Amino acid sequence: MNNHEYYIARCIELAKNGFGTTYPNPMVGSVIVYNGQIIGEGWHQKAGEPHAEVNAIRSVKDPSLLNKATIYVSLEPCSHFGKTPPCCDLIIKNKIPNVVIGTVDSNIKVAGNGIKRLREAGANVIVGVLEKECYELNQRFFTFHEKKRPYIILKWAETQDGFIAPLTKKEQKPVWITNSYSRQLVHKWRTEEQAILVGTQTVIDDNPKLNARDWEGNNPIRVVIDQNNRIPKNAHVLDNQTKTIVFSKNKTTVSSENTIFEVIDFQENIAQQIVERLYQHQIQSVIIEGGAQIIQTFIDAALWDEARVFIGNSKFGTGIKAPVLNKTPSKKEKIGTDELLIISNYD
Ligand code: AOF
Ligand code: ZN
Repeated sequence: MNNHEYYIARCIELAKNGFGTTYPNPMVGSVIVYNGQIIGEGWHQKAGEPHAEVNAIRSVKDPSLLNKATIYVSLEPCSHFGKTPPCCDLIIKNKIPNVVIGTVDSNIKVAGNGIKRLREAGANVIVGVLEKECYELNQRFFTFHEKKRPYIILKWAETQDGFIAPLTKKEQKPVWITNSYSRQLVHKWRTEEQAILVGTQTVIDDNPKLNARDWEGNNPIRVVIDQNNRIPKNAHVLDNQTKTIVFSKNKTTVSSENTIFEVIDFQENIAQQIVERLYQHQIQSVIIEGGAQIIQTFIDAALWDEARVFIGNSKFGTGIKAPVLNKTPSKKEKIGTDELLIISNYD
């Protein structure tokens, strides 16, 4: 690791302090270095509040060093007036001569403009240090801005013999394939994403609450695909406890503050329409939890970024077949008796 990488790695570490609080903004960290010493550090804490560079510059005790220093930022400094003024203007005003940037900001309002402005003002700008790591730090933000859709995670659990559910169920309760540790992990994941999506069959079969109960954090927005208006009126997803969006073929129910009903065309590519609507709702990430048919619809439309597949240790003998993803997992983990496969769509 060279010096530039070392300081950008520190920026990434600082940026992560903003985990969970920066939305819709990305996590960003910044350090200021003079003569081989870090003289200032900062990160973006919350949307509407100062950006990482502002906090780093403010933390410098001797501002007279700024015109000889290097500022490192994990993301291109912004060039626009958003909720806060442009960071590149602040860097220029403070006459910081060297700027090292992790990765370009793909937000259309910035997109290379920050780098251009800094260079025009005479700064020495280096771009693309630990670029992959800086990109991965804000994968959801970048996917949202570049692909005009949320980052999509598929999650399912299957038995040793490849079934996701039994063929018929006696009770409206989930049949557990995984152990309690895996189930808790899923609740943690729910707090990390902005939305959770299922089909009506899952609502009818399991009556899930789709909130995060076993882990402290935010509840995701619930999204249900209900082609034929089959959701039972007393389903947990319609309890108004958290925001819910229901997509169906025609509108039979009036939306309320927390439960929004929207119509889509089921003759067309459903997955594409759904992700476009989620984009309009400013949703940067979604975890799709089933059932098999809905997940397969997103796989077939090539609309997924990551899959997280649990393999439990039981066998059903018969049942509903798990979705098919012909890709080698990039990571395998043991969670007690379960196995967790992480499959990336990009490896
Ligand atoms: C930076 N440093 O720390 C962050 C940046 O509404 P605003 O003013 O907060 O601007 C938000 C946009 O600024 C956000 O979408 C992203 O493009 C960029 N975020 N930029 O220079 C930061 N958080
Ligand atoms: Zn900024």
